[in-house]
Amino acid sequence: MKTRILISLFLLAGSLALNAQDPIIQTKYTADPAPMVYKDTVFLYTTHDEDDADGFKMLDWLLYTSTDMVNWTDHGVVATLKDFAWNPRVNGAWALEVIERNGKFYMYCPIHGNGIGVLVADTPYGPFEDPIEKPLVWQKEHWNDIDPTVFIDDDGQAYMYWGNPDVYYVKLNEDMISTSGEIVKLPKQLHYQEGPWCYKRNGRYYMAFASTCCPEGIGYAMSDSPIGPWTTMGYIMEPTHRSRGNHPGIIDFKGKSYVFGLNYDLLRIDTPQHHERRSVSVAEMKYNEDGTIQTVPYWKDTVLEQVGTFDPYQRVEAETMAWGYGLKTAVSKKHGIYLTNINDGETLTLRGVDFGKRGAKKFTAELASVEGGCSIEIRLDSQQGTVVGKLDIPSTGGPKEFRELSCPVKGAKGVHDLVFVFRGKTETNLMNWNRWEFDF
Ligand code: FUB
Repeated sequence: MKTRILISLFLLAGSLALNAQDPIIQTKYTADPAPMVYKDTVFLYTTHDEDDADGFKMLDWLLYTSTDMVNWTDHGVVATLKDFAWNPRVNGAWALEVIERNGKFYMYCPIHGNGIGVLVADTPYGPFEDPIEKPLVWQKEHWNDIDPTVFIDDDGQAYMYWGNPDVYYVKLNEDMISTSGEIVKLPKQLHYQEGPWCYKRNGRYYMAFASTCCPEGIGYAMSDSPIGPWTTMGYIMEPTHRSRGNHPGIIDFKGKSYVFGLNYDLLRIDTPQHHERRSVSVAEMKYNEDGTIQTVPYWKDTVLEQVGTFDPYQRVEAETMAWGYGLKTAVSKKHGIYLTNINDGETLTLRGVDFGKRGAKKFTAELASVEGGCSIEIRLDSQQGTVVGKLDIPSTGGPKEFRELSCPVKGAKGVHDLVFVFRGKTETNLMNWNRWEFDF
């Protein structure tokens, strides 16, 4: 009974949260968003607060992707502290940034107290490797070398900025893995705390940052030059006691601008107690004609609109979702990332799924279940919406004995939110789910 009440609360949290979609990732605690647009996809790199973190417990860096800003696919861990052989620390995988240059992807990773390292990969998914086997920068006299941000100016010169409570910068050589000239410490920046995010847009230079702690908002400064002087312009998001930390990542994607940041709203569903278990959110952001930025309300007071629709007639990884509170992802060598911790009454929602005029006739999923006797209801628009199909799942013989199962689908036409509702007699760990697709 207690479990059923809890599940109802989860479902309520899910439906309430979907308008703001705050946070955008619910299966793990994520922080320090570093979005990168590459081709038609947003690659969202994040740090990772462990589920049992009290203070900062951060061991690795994660990747999520989306082509519509609302449905996100989990690609798991893309780098860990162990990728830096010179690093003695087992904690301290702090705020990263990834940038592409000449077809290579450079990941700048601070290791708290041990400088900033760089990894490189041939694809945005990795594998990322350490090409220099030492820190790229490390000012050993303090622990201020955190939160790197890198951008390449129109003349090809790359700059890396970082630091708390001061901003430092250094030029990078074209190889992106070595520095050129001295490290420069910028004059004190009004409201600046940490987490700089530097970029150039329409000829203007921007430095967004986490504003003076605590609570942190997202402030920003502008300049006519990459080396300043920088003028603090105001807040992209005002500090609010609804959160504590923040940390910006800013992109333009498919004609809109977005600010990513962080909050404790996922943790708050579970407990009012403070732990460093943060979550990434995103909101649309607008520029004025003079290049200044309009203030964005707190994440929960924004509505995240989908850019385009989601195609259900492709092979979809089950770890793709707009909302899936209570679900978890796991990884196996053979099957890659899959969805797990699936309990009776929980839901997985994808937004804006386009079934087309003809509609879907069949649903196929690759699943594993120890006990069997469970099912997935396929509903439209909400967890109480029309049932268009039901997939019954027998025992497949083991938690990783994945099998392809299908069921007929009727009445799924046009564009709808798609809600999978999990049902089972045993209440917990009903199944593991690898992928799915519809056919017409
Ligand atoms: O996530 C660890 C640290 O907390 C980051 O490096 C800071 O920006 C703050 O978000």
